[in-house]
Amino acid sequence: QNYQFPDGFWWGSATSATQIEGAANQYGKGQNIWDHWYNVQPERFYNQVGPEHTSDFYHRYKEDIALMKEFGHNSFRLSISWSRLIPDGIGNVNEEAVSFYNNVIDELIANDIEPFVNLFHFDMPLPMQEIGGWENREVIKMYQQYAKKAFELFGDRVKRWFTFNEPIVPVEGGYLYNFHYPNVVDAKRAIQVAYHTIIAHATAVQTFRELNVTNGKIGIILNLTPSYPRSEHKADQKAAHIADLFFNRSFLDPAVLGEYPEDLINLLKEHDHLPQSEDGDALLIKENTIDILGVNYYQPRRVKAKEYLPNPYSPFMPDWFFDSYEMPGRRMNEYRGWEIYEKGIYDIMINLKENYHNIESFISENGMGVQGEERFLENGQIQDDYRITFIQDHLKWLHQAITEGCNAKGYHLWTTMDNWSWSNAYKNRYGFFSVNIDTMERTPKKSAYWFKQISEQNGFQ
Ligand code: BGP
Repeated sequence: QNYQFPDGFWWGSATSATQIEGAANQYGKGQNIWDHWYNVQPERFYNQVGPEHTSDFYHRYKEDIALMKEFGHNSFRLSISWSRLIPDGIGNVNEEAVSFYNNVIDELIANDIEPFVNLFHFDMPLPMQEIGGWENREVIKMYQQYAKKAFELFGDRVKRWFTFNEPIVPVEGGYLYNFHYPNVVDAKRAIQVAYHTIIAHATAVQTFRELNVTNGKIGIILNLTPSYPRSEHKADQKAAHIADLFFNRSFLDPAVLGEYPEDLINLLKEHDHLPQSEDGDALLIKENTIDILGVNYYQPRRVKAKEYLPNPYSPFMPDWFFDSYEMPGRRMNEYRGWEIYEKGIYDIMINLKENYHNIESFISENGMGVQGEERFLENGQIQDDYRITFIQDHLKWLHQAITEGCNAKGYHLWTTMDNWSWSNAYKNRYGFFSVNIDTMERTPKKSAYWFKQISEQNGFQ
């Protein structure tokens, strides 16, 4: 079969500032929560490696962009570091950061690589977190000023903007399940954080449109995890529906449709967990839906009804309503511990087509993390055939969705070069280019050569 993609399809890869730039304490950058967390609790990080160096993109961006060009990228996602651009989170702009991002954007454009720019990738400036982070409504105003500054500075050249990457993850990590700073467990606070994030998002969309500085598009990047029930049994279906409400639709519905799902509101009401809101919020959300949706897809969620009823005196948690289960016969990426289910990408796209007015979308992350990838090194190159198969199998399902009329416009791999990841540091490698973390030397993996071909042919056989 011939898997030919539509003309103008975006081929590329995605990164984030904290994970690639390095120079975390240099050139005027302020601290964000990752710098801080590492300072106070280095043991939380794999091998106690923190975010100060990461992949040294700050100094090597020219070399990296040359590699992207050579290996078939026509687009690339980066994020701006809020605490680099505005070191205190609010107030003075750091001119060195302005030059840096200008240089990167100009270099991309000079190489015919479309910059996709995201404003917030888990990296709250520390002074903002110290006044409560997203729990504090004031922080929304500060984020809005940051977003406005970024649009004004770079909006003449950047045409694709994103307000947030995976906004549910700081909610889960920071306020429910202990893997992001501030590392508390409190569903009420988590729900407030999620709600304020949506308000911040809608405010940024509104600001973007009012400024009218570009003829660009604005959107959000969501990690969508299709929720599959264990069986057709009502209780399993209900469990999957609730997991979907919490982890997908809590952001997808307001961002794309301009309103929260009624079932979610009713559930929170019933358990006395509605967030605090202000007059005008509903209208703000309604009027500022997105132009384009980035979809990060790694793995599905397998859900079954609760086996035991939760103790009614225990604090409210999303997990009150469902259990996860390991589907017999599922296939695993045994190097990362995540299930591989390629058809998930198709199910997401069909859902967007049927229930989200076929919004323009693209795969903004998909990829295969591998622990100990050096063991696949042969003749100086990582022989990552498993990654090629992984990408190709996902692309086949994406292609099928497009054939059926879905509005998917591109595919970005996570990630460009091996980079530092949150609490996992350098444990799992995802890149097209391997990075020697002692010398920072880049070497294209086998998958980079393969990707160059499919991008040049706009598909594969
Ligand atoms: C996504 C994030 C990325 C990246 C990726 C891989 O959720 O947007 O920042 O980290 O996951 O995850 P990990 O490095 O934990 O395997």
